[in-house]
Amino acid sequence: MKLIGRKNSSNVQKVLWCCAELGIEYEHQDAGREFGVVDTDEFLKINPNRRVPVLIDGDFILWESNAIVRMLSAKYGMGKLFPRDLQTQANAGRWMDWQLATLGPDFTAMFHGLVRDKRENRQWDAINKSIIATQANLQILDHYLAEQEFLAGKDLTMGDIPIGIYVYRWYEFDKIDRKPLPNLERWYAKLIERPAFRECVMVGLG
Ligand SMILES: N[C@@H](CCC(=O)N[C@@H](CS)C(=O)NCC(=O)O)C(=O)O
Repeated sequence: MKLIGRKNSSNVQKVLWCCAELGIEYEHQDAGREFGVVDTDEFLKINPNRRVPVLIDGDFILWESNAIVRMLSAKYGMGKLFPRDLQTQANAGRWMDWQLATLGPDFTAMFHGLVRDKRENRQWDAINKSIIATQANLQILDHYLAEQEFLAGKDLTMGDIPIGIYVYRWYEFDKIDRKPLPNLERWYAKLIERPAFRECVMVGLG
């Protein structure tokens, strides 16, 4: 099995973390941004979006990070990252979809503004809107985490993975006004205890 994508990409990190949690072995190839590759004709054939990550498993090619995490969790982590119970499974899947549809898009302007843009080019209106929207989204997580250890229940599941990547980044920004979120902070402290999370996700704001 081969995973293609630079290790500082949030979407690639989802897959790296999932593989590390489950002890999955794979070949890795850097691609994207500073590594290029995504602009080649060869890459276009495996992902017409020219994005990473891409997983190649024999003759099966899969792109979209959450789809990859879902497949690897089902194949190698049944009853662990991929819950057997249908409701717990749907709950975990819901958080993965919510990351793609809500948390991620609301986060983008802040991340690009504070990490990628030069100081003089920062669009503060967009950044501040993004901070407010993200704080509200994290409040939703905090509410759900009041009742349970992890997002889909008492154990870590695939549902925590895409969200954990963003929460790490949120707590890494300096100079933003973060309101206290005690349940989210407790959950995040649990993630930090995991060697796989520290190794794959806590690597700076790439
Ligand atoms: N929805 C896709 C988004 C993939 C995506 O936007 N990947 C970014 C990295 S986080 C990318 O490939 N950017 C171009 C590059 O790195 O060259 C997924 O979840 O896999």
